[in-house]
Amino acid sequence: MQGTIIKGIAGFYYVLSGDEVYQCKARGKFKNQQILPMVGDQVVMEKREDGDSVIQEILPRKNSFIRPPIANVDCLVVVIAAADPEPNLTLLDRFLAMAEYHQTQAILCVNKMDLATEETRQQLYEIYGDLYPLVFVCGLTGNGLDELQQMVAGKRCAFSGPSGVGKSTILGRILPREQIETGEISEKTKRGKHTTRHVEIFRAGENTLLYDTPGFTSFEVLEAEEDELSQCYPEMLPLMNQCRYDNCRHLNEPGCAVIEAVEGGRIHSSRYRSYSGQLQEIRQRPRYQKGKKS
Ligand SMILES: Nc1nc2c(ncn2[C@@H]2O[C@H](COP(=O)(O)OP(=O)(O)OP(=O)(O)O)[C@@H](O)[C@H]2O)c(=O)[nH]1
Ligand SMILES: [Mg+2]
Ligand SMILES: [Zn+2]
Repeated sequence: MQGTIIKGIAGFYYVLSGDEVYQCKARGKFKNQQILPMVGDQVVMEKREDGDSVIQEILPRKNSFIRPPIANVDCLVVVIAAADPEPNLTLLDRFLAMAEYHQTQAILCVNKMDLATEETRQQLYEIYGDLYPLVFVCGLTGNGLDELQQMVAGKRCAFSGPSGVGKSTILGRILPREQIETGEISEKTKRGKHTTRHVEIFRAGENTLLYDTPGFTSFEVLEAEEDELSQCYPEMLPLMNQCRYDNCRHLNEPGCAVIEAVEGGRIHSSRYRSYSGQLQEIRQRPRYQKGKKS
């Protein structure tokens, strides 16, 4: 039998196969080989009538992410809030770069439009409108969710983004009623806040799987190497052969086509700031420090 891991908690994996969900254990050999089954994995399992079923094999992954830990994603829906919390463009650009690094399509979803000023909408549209599919929604009123639903239909889409931006709220509204009971999708903390603790996949129609993921506020350094980072910023790609130096990192080199594009307003300065910040961070890694003279 084949199925998809939709949740993993405390050593158990929940595998969706057909219309059924099976509680499974992983075979011991995975632990020995240090292979960790991930939510989103396609697996071969053996159904046991008495007790837990067993995951026998993990099929090759199309892709996998470390944070959030998910596999086999067609599309990353990066959710931010127009306000509460305020958009953090540095963090947003990191999510988008991560999608690019994994060659995964990204959709930018701006939630809490009931709290947005026209200025915020304009600004986000200006920076991202040409770069990514962009949808403005409101998880409270449901505005814009039809459009979002069309964008995710027929795909495996992971909703990711900072904590508190409304990922679970949006999912709660677009999933079929039987898939989700209010409050089930996230745990209530002592302070009455619902916070997603585990990645979980929900089914929204025949071929549509939506992943809810825990939010986070900081970000680990992208696994990308120094010379790979510009490929994670799609607006820089067409300029790659136009810099004077082949190994140009687009920071302060003479004859840099990227810097010219920033100065000419063809690349948005906030995107460029994210790029250069991220590059500096990659350079802080021990590997890049070793060869340097002090
Ligand atoms: N004003 C407003 N509040 C919203 C909207 N959508 C969600 N919220 C509220 O924002 C808070 C956080 O929503 P969640 O859906 O839990 O956010 P999340 O992104 O899943 O958060 P984590 O699970 O911690 O990553 C809740 O109090 C929601 O009621 C919206 O469109 N407008
Ligand atoms: Mg959540
Ligand atoms: Zn350059």
